[in-house]
Amino acid sequence: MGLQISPLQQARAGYRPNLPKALRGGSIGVAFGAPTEPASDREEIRRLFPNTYGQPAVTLVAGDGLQAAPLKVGVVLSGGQAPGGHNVIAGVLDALKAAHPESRLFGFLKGPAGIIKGKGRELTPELVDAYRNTGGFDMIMSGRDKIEKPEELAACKKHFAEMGLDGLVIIGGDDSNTNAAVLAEYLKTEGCPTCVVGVPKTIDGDMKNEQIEASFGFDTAAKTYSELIGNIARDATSAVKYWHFVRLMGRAASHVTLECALQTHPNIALISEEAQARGTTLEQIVNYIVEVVVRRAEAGRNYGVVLVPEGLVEFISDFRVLIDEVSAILGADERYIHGLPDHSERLQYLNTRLTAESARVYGTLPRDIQEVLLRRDSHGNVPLSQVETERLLIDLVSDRIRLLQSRGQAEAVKFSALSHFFGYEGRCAAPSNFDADYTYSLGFAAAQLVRARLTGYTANVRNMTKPADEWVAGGTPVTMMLNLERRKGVLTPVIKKALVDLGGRPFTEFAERRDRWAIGDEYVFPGPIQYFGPSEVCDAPSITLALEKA
Ligand code: FBP
Repeated sequence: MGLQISPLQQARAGYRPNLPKALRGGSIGVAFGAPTEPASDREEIRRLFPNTYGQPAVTLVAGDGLQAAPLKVGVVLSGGQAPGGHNVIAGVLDALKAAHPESRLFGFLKGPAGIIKGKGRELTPELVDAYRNTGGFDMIMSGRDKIEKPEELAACKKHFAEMGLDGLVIIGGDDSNTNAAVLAEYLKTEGCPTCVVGVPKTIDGDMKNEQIEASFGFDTAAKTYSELIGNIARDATSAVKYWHFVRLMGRAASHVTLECALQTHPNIALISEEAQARGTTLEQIVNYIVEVVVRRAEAGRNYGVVLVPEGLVEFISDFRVLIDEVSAILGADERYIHGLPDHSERLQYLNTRLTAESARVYGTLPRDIQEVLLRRDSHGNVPLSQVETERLLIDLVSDRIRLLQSRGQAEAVKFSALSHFFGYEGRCAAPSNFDADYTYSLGFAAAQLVRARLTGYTANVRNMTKPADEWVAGGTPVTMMLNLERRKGVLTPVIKKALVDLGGRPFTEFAERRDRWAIGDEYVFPGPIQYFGPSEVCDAPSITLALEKA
């Protein structure tokens, strides 16, 4: 039996994504803006990127055409999956072929490691057609390797020269786009003509700034989770006996949690950035949840929905200090610590290196969380998707309620809690119309940047709360988005993550309404993503983007 596809997939395969008007005609040109600078750490970033620092922002315009020469371009998917990745590739291919039918596209396999090893395959129109408007990164797969060591950079240069590659499109998040800048700078220094262009991907929604309105995949992932949260809220009000604690992906920023809260109106949504701004401790968070549980029980509602952002632990003051201390220790002793024979020896060793307060906080954690906090990915991040914060909170809230009840308080409370983690469930969802259009446009724009021989840029599409006719595409120099951050104890140039802005409309709307949502049952049930039907049902952007651009 051949590859099976569902009737919906079949119908969806025929969807033709919308493009910004300027990208629709045969002839496309580039308009250059003023030279750019990063918001901070200018001198150090200029020193690290002497050849690509200060490049102008660019806008793609109709007419005044770029040369129509056949090009060879490579593409790679990097980091966590995000809905729409395949459409970026389709956009690159269609743009290259439209400019010159002899242009060719190569996909490097399993992320940046594929570039280092020179492992790839040609992406023909026949192959790409099977993946249009689908979720996932399975066309060429992804990986989290980083191209940073001199021998890795040299290997890339060698493969590019052998292939005669004119350009490379790196589809990734903040770390991968930073990597694009490093590679672009290296290739330029070495006199290698391959241009490197990034595309802003991450369901976390934290790769955005003045020019990049949203990272792709956020819209679809948040809508998928919101559907599930709505279903859970409906179950909660039907069964009237469970508290559901839902942890939502988003390694650092709480954009996904905030968007899902605006979509579904849960009883509690914790926002990491607020916890950080207030210096909130874990105990204070537990007290807040207990207070809502008690008030709802007194109103006859022993059920509810709590949203917990994945990154929370990194923003709670006592945890933040602990994680920074562990990172510094790992920076010096990682091999030694992981060479220790068992958990108790690692614990013992850490106790001799951590400050007394951090050792105390570490000691209160369950063993599995202690172990996860000792791991870092290739970019120096704690793998937070493996920290079960929702279970930790359930345990701590249960303990506190038991204590209150032993004192004859909180008698109306019957606390029965269930935990959920929504992350992987949404990262490979079929892209919403918004993400399908946005990603195809990003791919199309990235190909134009390569055609214009621009390097060290991230493709962008702006004006996205308007119909696609009014969208504007272009490129942002990566160095403009860099700042210095401590990674594994070392100051490193990285793209500044956009955290939830506590003064911004999405958060203030939420903050104004959350007390009502806490006690009443004001849930909203968004239902599944729709592709066919009225535009207000099928094409609306995320609430976050709509409020930010209102
Ligand atoms: P990116 O930043 O690479 O887009 O990944 C985002 C993410 O989905 C986070 O939300 C999550 O913490 C992480 O990936 C999970 O990583 P992994 O895919 O390695 O399990």
